[in-house]
Amino acid sequence: TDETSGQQPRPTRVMVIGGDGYCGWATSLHLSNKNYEVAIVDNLVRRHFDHQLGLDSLTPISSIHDRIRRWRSLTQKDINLYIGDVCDFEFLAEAFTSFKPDAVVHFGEQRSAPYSMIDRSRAVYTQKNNVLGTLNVLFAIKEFSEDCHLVKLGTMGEYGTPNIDIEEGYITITHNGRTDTLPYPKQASSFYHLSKVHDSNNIAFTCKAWGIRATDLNQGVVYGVRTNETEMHEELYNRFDYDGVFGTALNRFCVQAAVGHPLTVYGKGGQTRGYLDIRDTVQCVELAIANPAKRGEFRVFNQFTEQFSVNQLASLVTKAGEKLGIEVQTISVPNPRVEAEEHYYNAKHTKLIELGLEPHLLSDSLLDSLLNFAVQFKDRVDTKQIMPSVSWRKIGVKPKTVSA
Ligand code: NAD
Ligand code: USQ
Repeated sequence: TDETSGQQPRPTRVMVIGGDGYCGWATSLHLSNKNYEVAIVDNLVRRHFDHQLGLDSLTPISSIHDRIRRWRSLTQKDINLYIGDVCDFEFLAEAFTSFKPDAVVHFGEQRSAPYSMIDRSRAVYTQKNNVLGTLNVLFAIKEFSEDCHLVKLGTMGEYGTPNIDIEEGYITITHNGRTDTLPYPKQASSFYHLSKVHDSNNIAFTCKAWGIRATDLNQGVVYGVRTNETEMHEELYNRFDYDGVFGTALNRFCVQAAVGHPLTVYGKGGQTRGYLDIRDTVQCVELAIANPAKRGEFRVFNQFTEQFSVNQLASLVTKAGEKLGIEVQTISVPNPRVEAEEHYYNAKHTKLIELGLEPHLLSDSLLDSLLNFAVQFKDRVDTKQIMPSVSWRKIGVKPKTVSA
């Protein structure tokens, strides 16, 4: 209660774009639980990709309407819903003017690197959807809520794997006797990861030109499925992707171990990335909202908690399997991607910790419970979807269609 006026302070209003997806759904529930006023904006295109490609989440997921109804019946909290495409400016403008957000969290992009490398049309779709969607969000903020804080999901993959330490967004360079702090060089390695670089440039420019306040969260690979809120009821379960297009490294390995499929290490397996638990994704986003960037500031946080190579992940999952009596094999799959398989990697990630992030590190117990979770749903796994099917080198202009 506000002590001077005796009134409840008005809750911060947060628009979550992409709120029906993996990170977005967990974040929407977490923020709603913390008494933020939440609106989900989503065009449900992700559910459509699953249908098109014949994929499905490991966990059965309810429709967005049933999810929100169940949340209301359990908690008496309302989540507002706007179904539509952020590339459609009229729709986005309507959502902005009716909801009047104080902060916008933007998860609503095509987020799979393999999907963006299927064929020309998917590459073009990915960059159009992501770059133009973000541009529309920037225009909506300028036009309708100038003070609104943009919290944008970027990726650690924007930086690539340079042979020097990775800083948080900016690097101070001395060149020919003069010194400046400049955006850290970007070397992304898929049309998807490149879309995030293009977004970062557009956001940085509008912060300077229009005084937009923005935080770019360069997130690492997310793992896990449960959060305090999604485990309250099966209709609140989050999606869990394990297939070769949308599944990500550690989540895939747990499902592979659960069904007795050898772990698919691409190439030499020295590929090192930053990783984080989905419970930390929701925490980081809340910290960014609670500590907004200043007007005109383009702030960059590296959002991950630990670094692992693919080989390290495979060996951790093998050990966790042994404890559950599952024998886990690993195979080296010819790498479908073009990427360094042995490289230096040391990325800074202190800014979110300084704001108060308390990481859930990948302990044995978490890995055991994730593996158990995968075992629980293993009858739903379509093992044909596990091997990678998209080649960075073979991408062409001919549309790829799925055969039965
Ligand atoms: P997801 O595919 O599960 O969710 C994305 C959601 O955005 C979907 O519900 C989709 O329907 C929606 N969407 C896409 N385009 C839209 C549009 N034009 N208009 C409205 N809605 C749209 O993805 P995710 O794993 O939750 O990732 C969310 C964000 O976090 C992405 O920007 C991704 O790049 C980033 N990220 C994810 C990971 C990870 O490991 N999952 C890691 C780092 C960064
Ligand atoms: N890999 C394997 N075997 C597998 C799957 C992946 O060896 O079965 C390797 C990949 O070759 C890559 C690494 O593991 O070197 C990570 O791959 P990934 O599919 O887990 O993650 P990535 O394609 O980078 O994309 C995911 C999300 C994306 C997000 C990114 C964060 O899909 O939205 O931006 O993680 S980051 O990796 O930090 O850029």
